[in-house]
Amino acid sequence: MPVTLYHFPASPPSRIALAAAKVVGVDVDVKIVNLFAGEHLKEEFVKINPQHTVPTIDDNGFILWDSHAIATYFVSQYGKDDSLYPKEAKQKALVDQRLFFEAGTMSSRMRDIVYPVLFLGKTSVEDSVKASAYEAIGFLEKFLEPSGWVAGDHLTIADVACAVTATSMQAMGLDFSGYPNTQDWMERCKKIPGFQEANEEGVTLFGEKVRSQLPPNHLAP
Ligand SMILES: N[C@@H](CCC(=O)N[C@@H](CS)C(=O)NCC(=O)O)C(=O)O
Repeated sequence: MPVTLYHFPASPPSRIALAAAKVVGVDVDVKIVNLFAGEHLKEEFVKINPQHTVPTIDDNGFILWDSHAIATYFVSQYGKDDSLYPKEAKQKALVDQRLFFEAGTMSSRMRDIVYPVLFLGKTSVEDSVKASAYEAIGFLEKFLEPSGWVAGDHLTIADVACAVTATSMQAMGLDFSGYPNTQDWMERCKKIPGFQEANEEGVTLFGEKVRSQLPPNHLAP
């Protein structure tokens, strides 16, 4: 039986889970939860996930939410080997660190821009908020220096997670021209089989939605 994925394409974390499923090769049955229509607050969804966030999965009765937990679960449970999420303690710790970086720094700084614009009607972004998003991109640029991958010397699930967020940041108008490692890596991530299938449509929608609420080039450095 396929894994049910409760998903909303415009949501970056939700696209992380879908991209992880596609890259790992997990059979998923996607059920759309329209956040703009408040479907995540309906009783039947809150019963499954009291935190009412997408992505959430139901793997034949095993319920899990948070994109990072879902992505690593997919590799551990369904991966053909452990290369996307190594079992060796130090390699795994590095991947975890980058996933926590994605959650605690990249995503959170992107959300500081997006949430007030999409949900509170704000039509401008303070310089300090913008600067902290660029600082996060700068950290990523450094992480990519040694090998061109986010954690260790090969593609891992942390690349998938960070690439969904980086492409989302770019789509909403942050300018990556000063970050050559990141630009090159994003292009390589787009070629990972399954990545674009999971990300492309939603990232375009997301970018258009955010940009439509802001003045032109508002997020340029
Ligand atoms: N850390 C979580 C964040 C999930 C999250 O906040 N999802 C948002 C959409 S981008 C959501 O479902 N918001 C609805 C809500 O919080 O009620 C993850 O990585 O999955």
